[in-house]
Order: sequence, then structure tokens, then C-alpha cells
Amino acid sequence: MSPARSVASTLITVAPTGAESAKADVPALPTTPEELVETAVACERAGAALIHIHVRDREHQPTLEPAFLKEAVDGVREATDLVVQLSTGGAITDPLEKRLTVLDADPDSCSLTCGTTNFGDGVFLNPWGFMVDLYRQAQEREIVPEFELFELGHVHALRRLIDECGLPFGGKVHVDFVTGVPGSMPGTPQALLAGVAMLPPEVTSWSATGIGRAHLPIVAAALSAGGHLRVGMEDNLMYARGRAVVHNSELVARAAELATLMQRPPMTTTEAREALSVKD
Ligand code: KMH
Ligand code: ZN
Repeated sequence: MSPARSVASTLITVAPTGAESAKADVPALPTTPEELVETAVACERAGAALIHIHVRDREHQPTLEPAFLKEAVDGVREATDLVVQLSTGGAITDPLEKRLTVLDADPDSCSLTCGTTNFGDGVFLNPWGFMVDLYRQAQEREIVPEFELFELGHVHALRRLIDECGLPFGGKVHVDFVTGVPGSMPGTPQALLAGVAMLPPEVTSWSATGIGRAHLPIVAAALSAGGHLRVGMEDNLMYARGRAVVHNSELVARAAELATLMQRPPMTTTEAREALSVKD
């Protein structure tokens, strides 16, 4: 896929919670079902079309318990038209078998990280067998994967996955570059564009996110290079130098404004469903 290909509109994904920040440290983090739904509604209004969800339990701790996942999927579906994506990455302490059961909640989309990577002081495990199992189960259940690429080697692993297992349900291949995780691919335009240049031709769309201070440079680079955007408190807790994010929707609103200035206004949820070929 050519990085210069003209892309008319911008898919804005919001990743509002993640598994890494503690509610006690970041009270604005949406961790309860009510906060998640309120966030989803506000972010849809601000221009998001897809939500990447990590669920928390009643003590605000990351969980992959099926009842909590289902509650989150149902709640967001009832209140919005957002494409609902569940994280299968969970937290780095989550066992692989448990991460596979995320698909039981029947989201529109699931994340699928294309390899193991450094994750700060820890390791985010994604062995080949796990990737294949997750991919095949997503194909069978008609759930559209979003391929998460933390490393340039992950782009090559995606190539291998498509060669061995074929295309995802719906035939579209959407990837997301996660840049700026300490120890992984840096959050620089140079690294992002190197990844874009390596994408297999089957890729139909790509987005990018920059962790922490890489957030705005990666937004600008992705918009310039024909990419889509992922924003949210999973990846970035600061709105500007010295000013914390108060609500996820302000990150979405700023991304939507920048995208509009770049003549690539936010995609509607209907357009996003079509672009990603999620099931009706
Ligand atoms: N929380 C990270 C260990 C994903 O959602 O698939 C993994 C992650 C990627 O956030
Ligand atoms: Zn995530």
C-alpha cells in the first residue's frame, strides 16, 4: 500500500482506558461500566468511530472475566453506533488462554498483536501459535481483527500470518502502529514511515498511535501520510505540557479538528463499518 495514497476521511479510534494506569492515580480514567458508556457516547459525538476497550472490575483492576466483557460490549452497543473492539492484549500478566476467551463476548473487532515485544520493564507475549489461534478463531466467528504492530518485525509477522491463514473475515486488513512504548518501536515519524513502507499489499488501512509525548507528532505524521488515528488515555494521559487529560473526548475532539484541517474529516461510524467490513 502506498503511503501517498489519498485517503478522504479519517478513522478515529478511541482507546479510553487500557490496562496500565491505576484509577487511584488517574481519577479521570473511565473504569466503571457507567463511565465507559458515558465516555463512548461523548467520544462518538466528538468524532470517534471505533472504540478499543479494556475492561476493569469493580475494584478498577483490569479483568478479562466474560461477564464484565459482555457488559461492556452490550453497554457501548446500546448507547452508541461505535465499532466495538475488545483488546485481546489485556494486561501483560494475563495468560494466553484467557486472552483467547475475549472473543466469546462477540465484539465487532478484536486486537491481534503481531508478535512479542518489550513493554516497559515487562514483556508483552504474543507467540506465533497464539497469534494463529486467535486469528483462526476470529475468522470463524466473523470478528474483524485489528493487527497491532509495535515493532517493524511485527509487519513481517503479519505478512506470514496472511500467507498461512488467508484474509480476515470481510477481506479488509486494518493495522494499527503502536509507537513509543519504552523498549519497542520509537514514536517517531521515521519509524512510522518505515513501518508503512513495509506493509503488505493486502493492507487496506492503517492507523497509528504514539504513547505519551509521541502522541501529537504521531497524529501529525499519520495524517500527513494517509493514516488513521488512535487516541485516548490508554496511550496518553497528558493533553499538553503540564495539563492532564480531563476526558477522553477532548483528545478525540482535537484529533477530529486536526483531521478536518488536513481536509480529511472524521469517518462516520457507518463509513467505518464499511471500511473495516465488520459484520452487520
Ligand atoms: N495492555 C498491553 C499489554 C492490546 O490492547 O491488544 C497490550 C495492549 C494491546 O494494550
Ligand atoms: Zn489496548
